[in-house]
Amino acid sequence: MNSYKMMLGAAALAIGSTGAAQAEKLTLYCSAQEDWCQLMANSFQDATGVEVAMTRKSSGETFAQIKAESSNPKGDVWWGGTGDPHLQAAEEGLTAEYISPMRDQLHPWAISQAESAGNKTIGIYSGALGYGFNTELLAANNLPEPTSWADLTKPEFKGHVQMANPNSSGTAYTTLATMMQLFGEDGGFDYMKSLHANINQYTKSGSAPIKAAGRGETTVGIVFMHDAVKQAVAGFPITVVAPAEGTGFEIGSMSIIDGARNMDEAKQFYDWALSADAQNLALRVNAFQVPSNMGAETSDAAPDMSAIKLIDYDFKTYGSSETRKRLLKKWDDDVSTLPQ
Ligand code: S7P
Repeated sequence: MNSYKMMLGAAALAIGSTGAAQAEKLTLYCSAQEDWCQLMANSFQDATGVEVAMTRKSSGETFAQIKAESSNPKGDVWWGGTGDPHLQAAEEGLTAEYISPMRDQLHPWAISQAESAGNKTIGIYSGALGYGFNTELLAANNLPEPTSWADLTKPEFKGHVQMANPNSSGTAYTTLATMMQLFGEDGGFDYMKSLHANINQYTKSGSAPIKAAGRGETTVGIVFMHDAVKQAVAGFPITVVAPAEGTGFEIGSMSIIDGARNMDEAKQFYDWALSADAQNLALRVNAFQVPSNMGAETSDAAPDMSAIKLIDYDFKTYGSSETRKRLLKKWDDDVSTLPQ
């Protein structure tokens, strides 16, 4: 019996000794892909009997919602989404400290994420940023195969590139923060301005650009590489690129919302979501991130993180409230307003 099942058994005994259990509830805010969010919610409900009300929103949107609700919190757990806004939420006191008994089953990078935030968040998966392109559209437009970030700013890619808005999307904020770290702040904003000239649409959700590329609505989509792999595995003509200059990555995270109405259920979900069994659910929905539980499986189709030139992403700086607010404002003022 694994340690999570033993804990569930203990919880059931406790309920039995105090009489009939009340209807247990959990309000889950989810920032991963919709199919994965639904599977997590349903599987936890099946495993525990706790009734789950799940809402899916992008990472930046969920952060904004939790902040707006902070005087009267409505959510219990925020599961998934890029780590930067989870770190900002921790810094702003929007999430609660919790040390799970499952922690010793996790990779060091997941625990570091927790420790850097006073244990108010934790890593649940990791994945590298990159992009994907539609091979048929590329050929139809006589475009050369892009291999670098620089290639996406070339004049021939005008109108061919899609990414999300970094205010709503954690993926797009990771893109912005990656450019700052690759090229310096001035160089990074110069890059974002050159890229802006080629962007056909800023979407709300981070994975929307690669879904659009799969459907033939844009040639290139800037996304996490695992989201591009998901489209390729689904049969769309997508080639996945790890940019030559190097790239950033995410530590997808989970946090308990400060003042959660259902704190016991929130902790129960948190412990369950860190188990290998819960993390293996990702494989059922072709979510190709690297799981944080050392005993969970990684698909053979997942991008090989050891073969990708990763930057030493500074989560402390780029997940800080000051830096995130300042970079987003600068992007709003100096990049998004430029003509295309
Ligand atoms: O589950 C896929 C994934 O890319 O979605 C999360 C993402 O932040 C949610 O979308 P937004 O970019 O719109 O916030 C990632 O954490 C995750 O890897």
